[in-house]
Amino acid sequence: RTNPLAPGAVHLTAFARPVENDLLDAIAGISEAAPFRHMTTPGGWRMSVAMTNCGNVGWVTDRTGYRYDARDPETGRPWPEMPEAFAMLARQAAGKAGFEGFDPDACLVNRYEPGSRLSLHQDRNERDFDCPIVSVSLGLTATFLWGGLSRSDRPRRVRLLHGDVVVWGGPARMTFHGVDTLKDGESPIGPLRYNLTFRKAR
Ligand code: MD3
Ligand code: FE
Repeated sequence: RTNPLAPGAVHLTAFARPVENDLLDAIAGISEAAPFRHMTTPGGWRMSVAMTNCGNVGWVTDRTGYRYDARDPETGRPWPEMPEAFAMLARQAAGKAGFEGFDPDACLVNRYEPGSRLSLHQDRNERDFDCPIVSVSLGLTATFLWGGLSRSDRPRRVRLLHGDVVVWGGPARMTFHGVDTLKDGESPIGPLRYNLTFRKAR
């Protein structure tokens, strides 16, 4: 089901379900080469969400700031290549939302455990804000907090289920967003949640 949330934001319910096993296998492979880790924000906070990346560049944060880096700071090696199943899904989802030819060079892989949360932020480390971001949710249902263009706009609550894909482009691209504290529960992959975000960083 294709559900426009607002101008620029399109929710593709269960769109990733046909390839969920390919995605999960690929996540396992990526995390062997580039293990999930809890990064530190510039303010000195340890993130409750564990992260890794694949693609030409990966998003990282440490005491010096936020950036995209071609290497994993933990290993000194380039990030694992973007798996074909990832790139294909992101391109197909973006096309459904009207963004033809989406060619992401970065995929941030977030792993949430019950109790993890992501506070309200904008994604602004990418070079070209005309490119959308494609997000894929797997596992436990999350309550996504979707605000406006100002941090103080009261967020809408949107439930993201296993296999859901959302394309965020156009006027939705710079909106503040976050994820409410993940509740414990059951899911097809156990008591955790993965989120893939595909970006054109450079
Ligand atoms: C709306 N991830 O990694 S995905 C992130 O569920 C991030 O892990 C969340 O926010 C997660 O930066 C939310 C949905 C999402 C991703 C990027 C967006 C929504 C967005 C960028 C602009 C507007
Ligand atoms: Fe974000």
